[in-house]
Amino acid sequence: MLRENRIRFYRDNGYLVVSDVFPANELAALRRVTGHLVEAARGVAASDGVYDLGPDHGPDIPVVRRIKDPQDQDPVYAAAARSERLLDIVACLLGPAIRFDHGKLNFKPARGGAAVEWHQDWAFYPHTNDDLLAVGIMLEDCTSENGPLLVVPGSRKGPVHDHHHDGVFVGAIDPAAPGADRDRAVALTGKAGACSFHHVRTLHGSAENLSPRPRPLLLFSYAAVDAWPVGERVDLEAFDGRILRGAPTLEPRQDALPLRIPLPRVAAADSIFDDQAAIRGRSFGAKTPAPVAKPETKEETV
Ligand SMILES: O=C(O)CCC(=O)C(=O)O
Repeated sequence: MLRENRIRFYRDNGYLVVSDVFPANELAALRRVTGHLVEAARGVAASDGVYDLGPDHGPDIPVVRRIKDPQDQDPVYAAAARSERLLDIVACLLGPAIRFDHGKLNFKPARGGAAVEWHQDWAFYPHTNDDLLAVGIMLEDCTSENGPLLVVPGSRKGPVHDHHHDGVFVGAIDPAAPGADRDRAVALTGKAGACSFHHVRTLHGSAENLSPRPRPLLLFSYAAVDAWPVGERVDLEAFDGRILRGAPTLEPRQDALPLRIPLPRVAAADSIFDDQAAIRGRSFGAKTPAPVAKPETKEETV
C-alpha cells in the first residue's frame, strides 16, 4: 500500500517513484531474459514483431531500441506485469479494478540511446476517462545522466497538446507550445528495482543517454476497467482477458475530457520511434543535459 501523502502527490503532480518494488531475485530474472533477447537480436536483420532496431543495428553490435510486448515474449516479463506488489500500488493510484493495457521495453544503450520527444500518452490512446498510467520498471539504475524519463509536474491537469506536424500525427508536441513548461521538468531517477508511475496525461520525454551506463526501462501501462478506448475497435474477449483485478463492464465511465484523435498516422508506424522520426531532434540535441532531479522525485519506499 502507498501512504496517503504519496497518493495525493501523484494526484497533484501526475508522477511518483517508488523504490524496491522488484526484489533482487525478480530483477535478476528480468535482466537475464533481457540479455538473452538482446543477444538473439544479432540474428535479426530488420525490425519485426518483437524488435524495434536502431539504424546502426547489425550482427556485430545489436542496437535494440525496443522489445515489443515483452509480456508476450517471456513468462518472466508476464509475471512482472502481474506482480501483486506492483498491482497493489497501481490500485492505490487507479482504483481497485485494473486492466493491463500494453507493454514495451525501451533501451538506451550507453553513449547513444535515442531521445524520446515530449508527448502525452493520452494523445496516442484517448479513453473515456483518464484513469490510466504507465509504470517504468528500472532494470538498471536510472540517473540524471543516462536518459531517465523527464516529466512536467502537474501537466496531467493542463492542456492536451497537439501532437501533429504538417497534418500528420507525429506523437510529439511543439516544445514551444503554450503551457508546455518543459523548464519545470524533473527526472524520474531511482535504483534498479524501483518503479516510476506517470499519469496518461503527464507531459514527458527523455534525452539521449550520454553516459557510459545503459538505461533499459520496462514499461507497462494499466487502465481502470471502466476506461474504454476512443476510436478503436475492441475485441471484447481479448479486452476482458487483460483484466487483472475487478469485473468486466459494458458501461464505460465517461468523463468530460479534452480528446484528440491520433490520425492520420505515418504509414507503417509501429512504435513511437517511427511516429517521431519526422521531427526527431526537435527538443533534445546531442548535448542537452538532463535536468537534475528535484527533492520530491526522491524514491519513496512503500
Ligand atoms: O523510454 C523512454 O525514455 C520514454 C518512453 C515513452 O515515453 C514511450 O515509449 O511512450
